[in-house]
Amino acid sequence: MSSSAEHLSKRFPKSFLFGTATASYQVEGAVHADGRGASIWDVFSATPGKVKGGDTGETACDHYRLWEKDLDLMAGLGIQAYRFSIAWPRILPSGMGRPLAEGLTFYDRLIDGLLARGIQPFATFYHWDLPQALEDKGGWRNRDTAKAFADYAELLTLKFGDRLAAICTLNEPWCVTYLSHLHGIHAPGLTDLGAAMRTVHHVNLAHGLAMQAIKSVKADIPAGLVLNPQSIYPGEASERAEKAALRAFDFNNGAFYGPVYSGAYPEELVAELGPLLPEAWQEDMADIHQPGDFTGVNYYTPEHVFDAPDSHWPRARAIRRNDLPKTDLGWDIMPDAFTHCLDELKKRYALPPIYITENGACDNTEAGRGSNSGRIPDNLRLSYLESHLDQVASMIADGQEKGHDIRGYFLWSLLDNFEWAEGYSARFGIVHVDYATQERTVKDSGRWYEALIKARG
Ligand code: IFM
Repeated sequence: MSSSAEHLSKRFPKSFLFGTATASYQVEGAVHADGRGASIWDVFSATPGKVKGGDTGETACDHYRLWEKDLDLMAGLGIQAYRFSIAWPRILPSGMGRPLAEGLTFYDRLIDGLLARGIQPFATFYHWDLPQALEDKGGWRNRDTAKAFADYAELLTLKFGDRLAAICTLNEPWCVTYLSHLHGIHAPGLTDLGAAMRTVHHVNLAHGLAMQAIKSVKADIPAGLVLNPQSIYPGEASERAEKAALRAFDFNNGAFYGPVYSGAYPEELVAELGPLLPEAWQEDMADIHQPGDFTGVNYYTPEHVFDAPDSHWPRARAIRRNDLPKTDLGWDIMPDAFTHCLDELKKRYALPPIYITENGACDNTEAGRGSNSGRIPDNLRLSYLESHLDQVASMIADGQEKGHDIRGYFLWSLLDNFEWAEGYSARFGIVHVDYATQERTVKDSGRWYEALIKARG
């Protein structure tokens, strides 16, 4: 197990960062503590039928209370950087106004605790827990939310900017917009293309305004957006599928990468869906065009796409492929789709340096029996990590011309946690959480990651 880690370890430059990632609502729990306001996920998960098993983030991993233990755990594994998110309703219960001292104190201690252990803090300012008070005013469908986010970003930079290694503005605009307002799977659970396109524009604007606010406070802090680009392939060898794949790229990736990295929406998207964008959207393009110091890439699985003439633009339908191995969430495993994804982005956009801000797999393996007793042999995850880190190492080795300027890798996730609409049924952690006792157990994948990092000396 550890020899593969040591071998892989040697293929990364000395300056490369190996980290782990989590997000506030998925790990913190303590949703009523210290004046925290309600978020859209408190409301959504309390709505029957929205989350598997009726699970909520009420307790999650109790990280709000156990954070020191979790930081010690990370330090023990040799983790060099930690990407966590700040819960907007813990700082501003109604989304704006005066910050709550208790909320600020929690993240102050967390950041100081990381630094004391030699772990670099990467803070994400928005990972989906929008204050419900803002949702009541239209949420991301309302342009004012973009401005509220920029004000909040300015406040966080003033408070924490002196100690953060980097800032990620928002996590995965695709999920904030399409998954939440078109597919209805995430909070607030809408299924409305018009609402989705308004949110696309407002989320892009939120990033642009926040970048400017962050830089006005601290010009030299590395900041950037975290996206989950789809690695899109035609589902069959036909012109129709090829065209559908190009349209799917524009809709799922171009709607975000275009404005942020090139200052423009894809032409066909504007021709087809332009009327659904907010009025005078063109006037915001200069504000949105903020590539930042790095771009965060969250990659998990490929998309194989077919023509779907009867559905709305992009008239494309993705399928899972029968011939590919699957994670325990049924997601296709295809390591070279990771490289394909970055190659396709590079063809179209001048991207800043890259951090892989999330990558990992759902593997629900529990404690082993017999000779494996006491261990959690999560072999699926371990081989997923091995094969995907192998791709990252090759992308770096291929150099600037053919390869990619990747500076670090954040494994999703440090802990098993609340996997949104899947509740606690899907485990992504390299550390197992027993939700009844809050006991943490490092899995085999965690030991493997530890060996990989420690082999660097
Ligand atoms: O758990 C999520 C995370 O919040 C965002 N990126 C994908 C992960 C796995 O689904």
